[in-house]
Amino acid sequence: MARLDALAQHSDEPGKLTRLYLSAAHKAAAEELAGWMREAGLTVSIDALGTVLGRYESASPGAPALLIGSHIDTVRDAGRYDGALGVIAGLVAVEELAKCGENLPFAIEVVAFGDEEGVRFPTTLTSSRALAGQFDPAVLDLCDADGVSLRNALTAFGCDPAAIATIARSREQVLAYIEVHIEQGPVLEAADLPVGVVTAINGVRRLAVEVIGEAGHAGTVPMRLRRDALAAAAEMALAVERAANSSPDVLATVGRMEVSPGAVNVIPGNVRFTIDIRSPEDKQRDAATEEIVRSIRKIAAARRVELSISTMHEAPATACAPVMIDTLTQAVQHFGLAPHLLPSGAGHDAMAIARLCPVGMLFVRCAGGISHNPKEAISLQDADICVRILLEFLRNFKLK
Ligand code: HGY
Ligand code: MN
Ligand code: MN
Repeated sequence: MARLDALAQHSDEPGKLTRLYLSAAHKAAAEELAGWMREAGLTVSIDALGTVLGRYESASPGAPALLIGSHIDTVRDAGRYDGALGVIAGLVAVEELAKCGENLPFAIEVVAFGDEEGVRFPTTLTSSRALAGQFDPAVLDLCDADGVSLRNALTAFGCDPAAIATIARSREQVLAYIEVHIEQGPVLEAADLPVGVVTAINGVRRLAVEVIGEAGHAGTVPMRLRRDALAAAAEMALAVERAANSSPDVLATVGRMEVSPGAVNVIPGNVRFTIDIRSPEDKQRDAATEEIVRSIRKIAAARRVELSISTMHEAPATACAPVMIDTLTQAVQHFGLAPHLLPSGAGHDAMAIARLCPVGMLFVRCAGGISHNPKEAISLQDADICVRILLEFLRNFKLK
């Protein structure tokens, strides 16, 4: 818990926790984590996309590795457990094995990805996708809000973009991936359980929408002659909500909206906003996307504003591997706990790694189900039991 508090001190925004991909705070957190890994006796490296990896060798050196990890980037004004818990739980479990002088028949790599939230650049899962051999070089030209390209941010961080090709793992090098993560929802707390076993991760699509109207004088342009980009965008945001409300199991969110020129006496000429669409089934998500695009195009036509829509990110619904679910379930039962199986509404790096190897996730109860919020909290007892269950999982893991 003290380490999670220590990592939470590395922030890009004073007074709150915001740690964006390849920022100074990301660098400081990565270096502190690398120090803890070295103290634990792991062989540490930071790859060409900023991922921190700590390797604990098996009884037979060079054996394939079981990856344990999550992300150390955060959303804006974040909680301190989303992502970081999965990395620190992995580190503590390996420290315990090292203390007992216990080597398993496989290596273990504790992995801290840096781009799971996708807040800084209009893409996400960059570093986990690269490890799974799915890196798209086009993302290197994407820019953040200050116009800094991902490529330049990498070199400023101390990475060599030319070395990105060396990140991808072959199927033979990796046995599986397990991620411990806070539930970020109310289910485990309502069931009065400290942990749950994840069955699948909802698919997600993120759209970037630009509404182009006409800026004008707020005092002189008659209402009927306006092409007000914000009034149009506001109606579109309600259409997004309506589409999600009418499609079972679909969630849709307008999380960010930028209005320009943003003066009290100017009719907004341009609005950019984002749409995040999720569902357990990809066909539901596709149908909801079509409905949303159809209705916002209709609003644009009626209001005589132009519209551009692009897909920033997409990840299909991802099933956790039965072998991982079974071994996690047995580990939970080993401690006399009821194994509660549940889907994940939130996205995770496991979605990217599932393209390479079997993945599993262990959810940990969080207070009030609150996340992406500084009120995010877990109990010491739940942190303790999740590491014990992870250790039990490691000692029994074998790819059947
Ligand atoms: O958006 C998500 O689901 C994750 O927290 N990045
Ligand atoms: Mn998150
Ligand atoms: Mn997360």
